[in-house]
Amino acid sequence: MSILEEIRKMVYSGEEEKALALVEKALEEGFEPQDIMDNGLVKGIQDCGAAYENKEMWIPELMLAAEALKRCLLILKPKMIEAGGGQSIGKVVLATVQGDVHDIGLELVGVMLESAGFTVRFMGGNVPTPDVINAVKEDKPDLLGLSTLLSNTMPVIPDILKILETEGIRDSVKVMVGGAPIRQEYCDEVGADGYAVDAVSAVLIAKKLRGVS
Ligand code: B1M
Repeated sequence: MSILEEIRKMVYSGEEEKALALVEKALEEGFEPQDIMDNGLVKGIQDCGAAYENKEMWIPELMLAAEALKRCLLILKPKMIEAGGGQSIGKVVLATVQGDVHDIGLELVGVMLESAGFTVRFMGGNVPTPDVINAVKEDKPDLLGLSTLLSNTMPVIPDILKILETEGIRDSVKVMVGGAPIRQEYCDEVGADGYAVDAVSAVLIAKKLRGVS
């Protein structure tokens, strides 16, 4: 079994220490951080998603897997950002909306944006709407990235957009949306400025919204 397969398995089974040791080993062996992330960590959590859907895995195990992935990401994150280097091409605030704790995918979006040269404030999951609004007012970001993985928290996105409008700050910030249940049609319908299906396209969309190539 390749080392990336082993990492995938250790994330799946929530074996945090073993996953960490394998990530360190993979780095020593010269694997690219992006490769470790995409083909080890993310594959592992995707396997969890499939197992959860098939009722072969339950929430406590899912939480262990998510924790293992996040600890490994702590090692990879600075290396991926370092690989980006250079001057900031824009300020981004990222939040998963109120009522939804899922923040792994958004954190990956943040890492990719930082590696591409954006300055990122990652607010994490279940961020109260007033905190999102305050972050836009105080940080004055070029871009606000909103994520949700739950169907029942999708309406929070148009709520945030409406508040930005009422507060007279909607035009000061571009809003990018994403997360498993979100589609381009939804983005158009609620009046967001951009939609990205994954972390790689999030960088392309963010650059497009900033007018940089
Ligand atoms: Co939950 N969960 N979960 N969960 N969980 C899902 C999302 C679910 C699809 C599983 C299922 O039933 N099949 C389902 C949602 C169904 C729905 O509403 N449509 C679900 C549910 C129901 C729940 C609970 C309600 C379960 C319960 O308690 N009964 C509960 C919700 C709690 C809450 O939020 N209030 C819950 C809890 C949890 C854990 C805490 C255990 C854990 C989250 C830990 C954490 O994030 N800190 C968890 C996990 C891990 C998952 C699955 C298995 C994996 C999510 C993940 O991290 N994927 C997930 C099943 C699945 O996705 N198949 C599931 C890996 C990640 C890299 O992908 O997040 O899609 P993803 O992000 C991608 C893209 O979507 C995109 O780029 C990312 C990177 O490429 N993207 C953006 C995301 N945000 C973006 C923003 C952008 C642009 C792109 O611009 C701003």
